[in-house]
Amino acid sequence: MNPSLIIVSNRLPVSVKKTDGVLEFFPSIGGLATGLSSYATDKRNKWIGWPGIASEDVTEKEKQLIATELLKYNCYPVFLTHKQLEDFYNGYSNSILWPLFHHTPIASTAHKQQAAYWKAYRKVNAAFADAVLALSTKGNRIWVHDYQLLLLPALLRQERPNDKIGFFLHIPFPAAEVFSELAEGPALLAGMLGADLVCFHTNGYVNNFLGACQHYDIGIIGKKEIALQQRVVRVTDFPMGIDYDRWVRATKSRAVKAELAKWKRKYRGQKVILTVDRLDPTKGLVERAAAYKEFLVQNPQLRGKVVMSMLAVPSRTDIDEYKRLRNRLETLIEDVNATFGNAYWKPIDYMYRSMPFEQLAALYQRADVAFIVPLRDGMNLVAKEFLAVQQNTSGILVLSKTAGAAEELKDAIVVDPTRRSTLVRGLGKALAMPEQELKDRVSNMQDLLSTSTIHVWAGTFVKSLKKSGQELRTVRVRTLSPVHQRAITASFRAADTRMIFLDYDGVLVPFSDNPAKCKPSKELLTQLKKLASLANLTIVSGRSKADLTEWLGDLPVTLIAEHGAFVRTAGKKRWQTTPTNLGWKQHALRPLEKYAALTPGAFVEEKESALVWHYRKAKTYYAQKYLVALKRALKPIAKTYNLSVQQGNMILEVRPKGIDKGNAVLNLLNSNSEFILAIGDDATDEDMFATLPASAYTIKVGRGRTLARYRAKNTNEVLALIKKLH
Ligand code: ADQ
Repeated sequence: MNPSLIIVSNRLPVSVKKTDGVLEFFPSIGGLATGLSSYATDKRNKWIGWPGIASEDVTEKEKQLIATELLKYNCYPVFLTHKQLEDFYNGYSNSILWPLFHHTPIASTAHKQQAAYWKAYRKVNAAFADAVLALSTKGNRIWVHDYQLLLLPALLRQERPNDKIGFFLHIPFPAAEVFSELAEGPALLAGMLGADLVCFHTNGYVNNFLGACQHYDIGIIGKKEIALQQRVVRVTDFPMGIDYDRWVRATKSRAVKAELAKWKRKYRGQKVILTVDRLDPTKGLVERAAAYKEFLVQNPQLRGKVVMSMLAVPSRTDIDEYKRLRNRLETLIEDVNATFGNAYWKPIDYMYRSMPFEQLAALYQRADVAFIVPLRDGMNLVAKEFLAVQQNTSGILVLSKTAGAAEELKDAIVVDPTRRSTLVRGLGKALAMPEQELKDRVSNMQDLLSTSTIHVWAGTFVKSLKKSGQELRTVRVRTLSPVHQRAITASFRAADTRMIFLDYDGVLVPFSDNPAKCKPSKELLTQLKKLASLANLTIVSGRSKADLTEWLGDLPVTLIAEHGAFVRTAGKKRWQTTPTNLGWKQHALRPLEKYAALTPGAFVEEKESALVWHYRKAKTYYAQKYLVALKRALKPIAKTYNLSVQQGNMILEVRPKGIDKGNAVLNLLNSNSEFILAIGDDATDEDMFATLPASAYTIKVGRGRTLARYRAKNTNEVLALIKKLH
């Protein structure tokens, strides 16, 4: 049986409003509900989101009533106050993220409020996390939607390390240089990376996202994945489709035919240029009206023979910028109608309202040209819906190159929405296109739309989410099996010369919150002594000379302290060192201390040759957030002083380049060794694995990416192997 799917989006597919004291329930606009309908109707699944009404506008009893009614649709409400809606929804989501992600400027009034908006955004994301955690159980699959909930995946990950969490962004992901303008950028990325699967409409957005992670130096970036310390996040494109059959069926329905007849009467004898959008700055409606005006100037012979049918859906009407935009658009439309129109002809037929499905489908059918030229758009479903209904009609699509849909709809007349001349030319080309060319182009695009439907989109996402866990498991399963252990033991016994390199923390002793509390047990000392009598044994550690001398100083083993800064050869008492200039330390210490102070639970350890930022005891959210900021602050210092900044197990270590376990091991390697074994657990040990010959037995303890050949679960398995060797 499939585990339950928890869908989380800002709006529920069912909305509530209160008219004259009576609650009304109605479907929310948008394709998401249709796409996910087969999941949403399954009783085991849940959809969590805001029901469309503010807390203050309903009584406690009404809230319960709403919850009970929504339960029929498997929906669960998260109630938000007016203030939260103002700051989280209108504020951070729609006045900061929405414009920036669409590469349009953020209004200065919004900028001034950004700190307060951000606070609300974090709080509401946390409230959503509480709701999801309360309503789901471990092992559920969770699918989070869109820019209002960018922090949610990481908040859920903290509590549910093993759940499969997916994220889909419905709007564009901006270019890295635009994204980095956002002060909260690193925290937002960390939030999204809480998911196992992060998806966008297009490959372009995938690359932008990877670029942003690279900009902030987050994880190891692969082609379509980001390897974090403990997990791999898959980043991929899933272009959203439409319910193609529903639109095709509509063209045959009696209701749509009746509506079509009405549109035909209304626009008799005219070529119809259609625009359908929410009234939003990113949709470029003013630019479209202006281009159409220019088109009428350049084509006087078409006056009276064309009409722009402009359907604008009211949207975010309480945001000032949206109010101003409406004014500008309506003023321009009046101007065009007054300049060119007459008693018999209105050049722009402007409708500011939402429209029932049948009427909209018929309008799409009646249109000769769909003029869909948003300035930037995540996907744009209108373009796809318009094409789907061209069954016995012959409409053609003019589409912005900056709409996500342009990556798929290559047979549209593709234009640049920022250049009026190309918009005007696009309109001319569309109206003059020969019938056969037009039909061929539309038919090609319909082939694609009929196979890449919204159901395929949702199904593929859910399947990939399931698989993303499996992929992780295959990374994890290179376990050190009894067969491997026997092979290692046999090889050890057969060899005359043997070298063994062991990391200390996480390999020989488990981690502790206090780095000083990791003393070796008597049993461990005995085992190491026995092993040292059979092999050339080296302990390769990041710890200080003092710790290693105190704990392991009496053993006949070689000790490497501070990742190779100091070496004490077996049987000797003196430590050898490579002299380095330590002037860099005071510069690196400043940001390390600053971010340790900001991150509750984090602290700085000062070693002789290195500085270490420990965050094992810190809250993951803050640690992730400030770790990114800290890495960024350290970058220029590392460059100036030729330092390496390396992430280990819940630590970030800064030390001069060249001092690493790889070089340390290289200096000790004896080319005659017939048997080499190295065991480590964190990123610093990867240098050691990379240096050793392919014949060496290399073992990584714990999860995470590795160059090692085998993986052991924990220190117990390491000790068991050591025992088998002697
Ligand atoms: P939107 O910005 O809302 O969605 P879009 O993809 O065009 O943009 O979807 C609009 C939907 O509203 C369409 O399904 C359309 O049929 C419907 N609609 C438009 N005008 C209407 C009207 N007057 N009355 C009733 N319904 C109307 C965001 C992103 C998009 C992305 C979608 C889905 O901004 O880029 O394509 O999510 O991921």
